[in-house]
Amino acid sequence: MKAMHTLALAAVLVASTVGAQPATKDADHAAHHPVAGASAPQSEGEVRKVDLEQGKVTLRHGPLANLDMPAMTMVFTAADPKLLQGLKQGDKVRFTADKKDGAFIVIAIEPAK
Ligand SMILES: [Cu+2]
Repeated sequence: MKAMHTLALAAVLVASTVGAQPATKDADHAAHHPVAGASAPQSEGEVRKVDLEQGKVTLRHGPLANLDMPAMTMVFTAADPKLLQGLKQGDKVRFTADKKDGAFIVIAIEPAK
């Protein structure tokens, strides 16, 4: 069902642009894009600096249990630089951090409401 898939993909693109999306419509999305870091908890932080060109973000964050890290301010590399679009200094965010090849990365980040 190529047409259906294209429609679903378009819906996913729209949903990810908007941000939050209802979980009930997400079955097809999940099937095509397994959620990265589903086991990693979301953490709260505040944006101190965004470097879109380098795909890096400086976050002041609370303790990260999954990374065994105390609260601090540090630089994360974004798993996808697009994650950082629209973020600016001072934004309160919820994010999911992980460690990959010895570097700390952000695999999801969104404004905290
Ligand atoms: Cu840290």
